[in-house]
Amino acid sequence: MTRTCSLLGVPVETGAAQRGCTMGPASLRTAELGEIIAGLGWQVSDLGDLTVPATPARAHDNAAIHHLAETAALIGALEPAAFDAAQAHDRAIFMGGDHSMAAGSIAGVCRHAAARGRPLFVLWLDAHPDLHRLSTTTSGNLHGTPMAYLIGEPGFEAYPPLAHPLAPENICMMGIRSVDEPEAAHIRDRGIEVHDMRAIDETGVLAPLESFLARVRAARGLLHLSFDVDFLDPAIAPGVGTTVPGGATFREAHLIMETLCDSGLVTSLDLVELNPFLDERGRTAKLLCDLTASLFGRRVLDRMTRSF
Ligand code: HAR
Ligand code: MN
Ligand code: MN
Ligand code: MN
Repeated sequence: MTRTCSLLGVPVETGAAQRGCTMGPASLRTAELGEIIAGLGWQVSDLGDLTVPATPARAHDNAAIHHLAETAALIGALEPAAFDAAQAHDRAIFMGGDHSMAAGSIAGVCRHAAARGRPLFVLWLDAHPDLHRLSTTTSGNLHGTPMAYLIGEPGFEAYPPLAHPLAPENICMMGIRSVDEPEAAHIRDRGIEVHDMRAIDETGVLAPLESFLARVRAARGLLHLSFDVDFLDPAIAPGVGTTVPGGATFREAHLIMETLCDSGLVTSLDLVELNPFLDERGRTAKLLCDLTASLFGRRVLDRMTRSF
């Protein structure tokens, strides 16, 4: 039976310091994300873009936490849309948008998993853990906070109440290389599995990924992938506002996507932080499409056959 996949655009940039992420969904569509997935044998439904409350002129935003009301409104709109998309399709893609949107997409997918009686696991590929509370962020940029909201940290009264918090032990972070001290304290206190770039340099991506996937499988979990463009090395993915040197290589990223594909465990994903205003001739958007293609079954050779 043909598997179904939905695309939902979430053109939000109020969580980021730099503007441009509202163009992310359009750039992914221009790079033919939907057509590529359809070409791999999936039935694709593009649900269009979530209606996002208008962003007021940012020049007048002097608040300690930037654009809290607008971002909270977006999250409130995205949670039910993400729930519906996950309920109706075998796999749901949420095209960002900055990473603040994960507070809505993952909350909706958590509720979907709970409705199915299954635990939700999250693979978080990012240079950053995005674990700030509103009381600890010094930048005031909400894309640095969604994980703290999702695991039920206090202080998010402005956000929608969280029906199903994410269990910290069901999270695996890879590629982390920019962590603020309050985030490091959370990682320790809540026991979150983090493979920073040093660990990846030492062990590679495959061993930690396989052991996480074994945990997901044993728990009969659903797996959400949250893919922040800055996980990748800026040399191959320049189209992002928060570049951090020393990121994942082309080969590491593809190996992760191919291994996830083989596992059959991924039921939803975020593609976030793509900033087309900073991209070079669409190369970051095209790379995201290629990586997504690997997740959806594109392979160079069928591994069961020999080419000689
Ligand atoms: N930790 C820093 C802050 O809170 C940087 C956060 C950057 N976040 C993203 N998403 N780009 O991962 O400001
Ligand atoms: Mn601002
Ligand atoms: Mn992020
Ligand atoms: Mn990041």
